[in-house]
Amino acid sequence: MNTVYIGLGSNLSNPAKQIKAAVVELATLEDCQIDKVSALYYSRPMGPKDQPDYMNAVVSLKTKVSAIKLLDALQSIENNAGRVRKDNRWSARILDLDILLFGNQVINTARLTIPHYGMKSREFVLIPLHELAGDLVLPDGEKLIELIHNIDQNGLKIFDYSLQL
Ligand code: A4P
Ligand code: MG
Repeated sequence: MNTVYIGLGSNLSNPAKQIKAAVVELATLEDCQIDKVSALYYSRPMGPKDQPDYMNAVVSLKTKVSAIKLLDALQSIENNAGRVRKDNRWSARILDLDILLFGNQVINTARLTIPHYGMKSREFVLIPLHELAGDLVLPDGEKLIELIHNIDQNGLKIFDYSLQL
């Protein structure tokens, strides 16, 4: 069994509703069990500013499926939510499900980079993650709490606690 952390983000088509629906979908994934769910956070867009604000959250799962199978399942959930992939980086999206950490694994393949390449510098990932795992240590030995000490919160705030199952 691995403990996996998934970052959820949305800034289109009623983001709070998208994130809530995605948590329900994650709860039904085969051979996966939801462990913890963060609060729902309101965050300012990273990247182009001419896009709506985001809702973000982090969920932990216990699973025995492989990272690549989990990625397939997450991409199906994104596609079923109506996500259309655009070429421009960091653009608005209905639903983004990123694998942040997969146990203590380090993966660098064409389809997967784990830990997630941007997680260390994103307040909307680190702070909800800290809610779930206050004493987390990354595979490279870095402590989550130290990353948080150095991060700009950038207006991040808890929107509500409605995600808890
Ligand atoms: N991929 C590689 N590693 C992973 C991983 N660990 N988890 C590959 C998930 N996917 C991974 O993904 C592109 C490819 O990355 C996948 O096919 C998979 O094989 P994608 O979901 O199509 O692209 P993306 O997530 O849109 O990538 P991009 O544009 O780099 O977006 P980011 O970096 O995820 O940022 N502001 C706020 N406040 N909150 C946000 O959530 N999100 C973004 C998107 C921008 N600004 C934001 C937020
Ligand atoms: Mg993504």
